[in-house]
Amino acid sequence: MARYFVGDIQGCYEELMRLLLRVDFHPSRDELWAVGDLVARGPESHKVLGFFTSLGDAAKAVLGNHDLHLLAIQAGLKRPKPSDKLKKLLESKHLPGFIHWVRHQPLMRELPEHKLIMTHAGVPPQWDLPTLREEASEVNKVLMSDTYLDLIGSMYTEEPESWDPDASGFLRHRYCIDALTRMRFLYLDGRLDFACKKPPADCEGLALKPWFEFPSKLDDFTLVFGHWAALMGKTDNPRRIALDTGCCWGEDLTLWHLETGEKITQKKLK
Ligand SMILES: [Mn+2]
Repeated sequence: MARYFVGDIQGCYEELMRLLLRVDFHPSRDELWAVGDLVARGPESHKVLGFFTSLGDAAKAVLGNHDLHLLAIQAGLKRPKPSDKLKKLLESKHLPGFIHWVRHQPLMRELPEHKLIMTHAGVPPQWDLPTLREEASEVNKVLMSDTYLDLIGSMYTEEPESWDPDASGFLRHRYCIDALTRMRFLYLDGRLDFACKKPPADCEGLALKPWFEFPSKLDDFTLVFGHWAALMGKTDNPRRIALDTGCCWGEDLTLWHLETGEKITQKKLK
């Protein structure tokens, strides 16, 4: 049995199939862990969700910001942008099943025997493992409930910027969603920055640091994440595994084989 972790697929179905063919992936034997953002921007989001929903227990995905945004679009709370290339997905007869599957994916997964945690964007450095488990699971309970659209509709505020252990309800859930699915840089006081998407070297002197450069309560855990294509897989820390290498922007899709540590890449096809 092999475990493969894949970066942000974002509708790049053909590139994913090529990678899985190259490593001889078999869902009856292997697992495919995905860091989220399965959909949007690339051409075949409908095929990516069709594939993941066919994998059963071999699929281990977490939700990214684009996956949550799909819930808002499907419910009519947000309009789809043509650049998201979601038309075929939104017109698919399988859409209700896809939405159901997305709503049942977690915001974090872990492999305790490897001291490994996967989220879409990262883990806020203030959080220990019990806090991460608790906050992520509270959000997932809401997503699986009949009233999940109240939370989805309230997501678009960029508030709160800071973790407040005494906050309650949606304020608390929104911090969790923003930190786990949208975070890149933090201010030096730990507040979330929502604006800068550049590589760290271009932001020196801006009073911002990448979230993974702060001392963390999870320093001895391996954190696997995506979301930040400008990193191009580089963090300078062997326990911080960045897998988004910008396939939907014309760069690469990256697959990481946990057991060997090998990274396999597929260039974006025309
Ligand atoms: Mn993302």
